[in-house]
Amino acid sequence: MNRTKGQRWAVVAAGALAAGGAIAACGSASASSSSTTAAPKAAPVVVHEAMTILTGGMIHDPGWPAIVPGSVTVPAGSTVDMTIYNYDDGTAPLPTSLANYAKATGVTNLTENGTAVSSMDPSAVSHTFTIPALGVNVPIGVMPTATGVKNPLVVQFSFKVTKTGSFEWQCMAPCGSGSDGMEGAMATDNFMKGTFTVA
Ligand SMILES: [Cu+2]
Repeated sequence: MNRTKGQRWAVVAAGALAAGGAIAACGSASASSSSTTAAPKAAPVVVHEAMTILTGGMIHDPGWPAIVPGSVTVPAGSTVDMTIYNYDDGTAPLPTSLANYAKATGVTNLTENGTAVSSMDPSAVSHTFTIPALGVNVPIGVMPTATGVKNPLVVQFSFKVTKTGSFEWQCMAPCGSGSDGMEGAMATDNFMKGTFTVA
């Protein structure tokens, strides 16, 4: 009797383990470490995030480009593999006072349509993805239109988050309205600025 009961429990336990294993397999590669009860909390985590730059015309508000989603949340201590798709074929040249934002900082493995990039001509910048508090700055070139096909420019890079908190991301290229291009979309949440949360 007792032996039968024990065997039944063993089967249930094995089933639970199998289910746990299946769940881990569906998650990110790092999730597999969670199947071990003694897994350390600080296991390295890689998260994949994507943002898309839409022109004002695409979202029916000409002159109001946006990087969406405006809010991104990643786990503390994680490495963020970011992909930004730029559908904007227009430049927003960086003025001399902001020319430093044509240089990538705080990220590794930056590529734009597969080409390694460390900086670009300030006049060639379409937008930037900048998180001042984390030292992250990525200059983003225009969507190529030579072929006539509207494929976005694909911008990829990685960075490790070293702090927790809620930080502002913003575009530093004057792509908004007003005499200096810094108004409108540039000064409005969920257009050219938003929130990057590490929690
Ligand atoms: Cu912009």
